Order: sequence, then C-alpha cells, then structure tokens
Amino acid sequence: MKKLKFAVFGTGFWSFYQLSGWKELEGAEPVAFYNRTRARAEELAKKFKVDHVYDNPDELLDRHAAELDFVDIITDVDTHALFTEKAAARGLDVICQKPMSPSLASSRTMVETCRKAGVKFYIHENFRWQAPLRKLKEILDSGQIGKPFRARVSFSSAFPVFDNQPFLAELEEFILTDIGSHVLDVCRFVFGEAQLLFCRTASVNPKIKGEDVANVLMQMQGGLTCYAEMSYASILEREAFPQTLVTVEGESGSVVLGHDFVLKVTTRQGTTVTEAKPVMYPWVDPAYSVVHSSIVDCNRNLLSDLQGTGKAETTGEDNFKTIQLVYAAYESARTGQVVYL
Ligand code: 89V
Repeated sequence: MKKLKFAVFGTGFWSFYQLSGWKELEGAEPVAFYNRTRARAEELAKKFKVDHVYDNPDELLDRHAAELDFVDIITDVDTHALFTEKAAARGLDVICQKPMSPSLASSRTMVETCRKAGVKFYIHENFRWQAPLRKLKEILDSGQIGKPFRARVSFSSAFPVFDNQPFLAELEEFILTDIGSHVLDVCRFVFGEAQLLFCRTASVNPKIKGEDVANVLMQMQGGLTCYAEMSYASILEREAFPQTLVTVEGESGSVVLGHDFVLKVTTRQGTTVTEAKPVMYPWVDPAYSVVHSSIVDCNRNLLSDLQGTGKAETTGEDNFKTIQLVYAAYESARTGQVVYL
C-alpha cells in the first residue's frame, strides 16, 4: 500500500497527539508543518523528524502540494475553513479537527467547497472511536437489552481544560461546539439520527466567554429519548474527565458505561460486567487517555478511506449532521423552543 504524504496545519497542543497517532500506523507520513508561530512548528518538526517548516501556509502549499496526498488541519476552529479552502484549491484531500467551523453556514461551505473541488473531506471526530463506546454499541447491537427506549449520555467535569487549550476560554459559543460536537456525534453513532431537540444552557464559570453547561433532550428517529448533558462546571465526587458516561435502558435490560471503562449489562437474569480499556500508547497523556488512544482508531478509519480500502465514518457530509445538531441546540437555547430537524 502506498504511504500517503501529508502536511500539518497548526502545531499547538493537540498536534503532538495527532502525529503520535499517525506514527502508530504504517500508511501515512508527515512531510511539512505550518504554524503561525514558526518556533512551535520547529519544535514539533524535531520530535517527528520532519524537514520542512513554514509560517506561511501558501509557501508550504507552493513548495509541497505536488507531493502531498492530504492535509491534516489541527488549528483552532476559526481557521478550519480557510485552510480547507486552500487545500481544496490545490486538489488535496482534507482531514480537519472538530468542530468543523464556527458556524453552520461556513461548515456547509466547507463541505460544498470540497465537493466541488472533487477532494475528500473528513472531520477528525475521534470520540466515537473510544474503546468503551465501541463496546457499548456492540452490546446494543447484540440485542441483549432489547429495543432501547431511553438513554443518558453524560460528559460532566470540572477539569481545567483551559490550561492546555486557552483559546477555548475565548469562544463565545463554547461547550456545545467543543464537547457538544463530540457528545452529539456519539449520540448519532450509537442511537441514529434525531428528530427533534430541546436545549438549555448555563454559564457558570465567570472567567470564560461562552456557556459551560448544556442539556440537550432529543427524540431519536428510532423512538428512543436521549438526554445528552455536558458541563465543565461540575464538581463531582469522582472527576470523570475525559470519559463519556452512558446509561441505556431497553425493553429487556439496561447497560451502563461507568467510570474506568466498566460496562454493566443488567437483564432479568442478573448483571454482567465487562471492561473496555483504551490501548495505553506510550505517548498518551494519562489525563486524556481514552481520548488520545481513540485518535489512532479514528486515523486508521480515515486512512482506509483515503487509500480506498475502507469507508470513513466521519466524512464532512456525515459530520455536517452533527454540526446541525450543535446549532439546533443553540437555536433552542436561544428561543426556548423545540427544534424539529
Ligand atoms: O477532544 C477535544 O475536543 C478536547 C478535549 C477532550 C480536551 O475537550 O478539546
């Protein structure tokens, strides 16, 4: 299989983990890095033995577009659209971090731009690739708890996420874009599409611009009611970050994904317990283990699509449906109304 060459746009906090994720796979090789602060790109280039570093994205593309297969955009959300456009104009396939962009309109434009340019476009949506969430889906698909009728998906924490990612404190729309894009995508992955939603938000931490609590109630097309709750203001007995905890009730039982990747399946016959621990690669930051580990499986899935051997789950078109939920939630929070999708 041909090794694909790629350039990275953005060498901040997340890029080290994204590149470490690529290193676990055979099929992709970074050749050039862009960052607006050159010194940070140079630092990362040394670690990953990459020879070409730029602080001008056009210069990188002028020099390397001919040899590149794709670009991996790991910048802050406000420049995702810009770099997607630049790469698509050169005929390069695009992988972009979540959330796709800071608005529904520009997300739609990104999908359209790539479609018109005939390039592949993926969103790097890794939460659905977490080992315990894959296991949860497997259990539900096995039919052990029968037809699910109710679910609660929870990402609630007091983790100081702004220490490593200070730009998150500056976002006017924070938790629904940053974590909602993950959590609502997990809901779609596990339960299918939503028919309608209602959302309430709150701003608890006075030091940040956006909302840090969101509660989204959805009616899914299959009939299940799903409550997705997210918060960075939750001082709880056990800190859960960055775990997504889930309870699903079905006609013949329930499944609970709790702390430490433990899944408990209860039916009238009793309760069985399984563990779905993430692979602890040596580069994983233990504070983010399940999230960092899922980067590898997400990259593997996108790479298989790029190489034509598999099908990507989180294409731009698919992820646009998640982004629609994010902005439907904001609309509901603003208007106090149910939003029909
Ligand atoms: O994956 C992410 O979006 C990260 C974190 C888990 C820290 O929120 O920003």
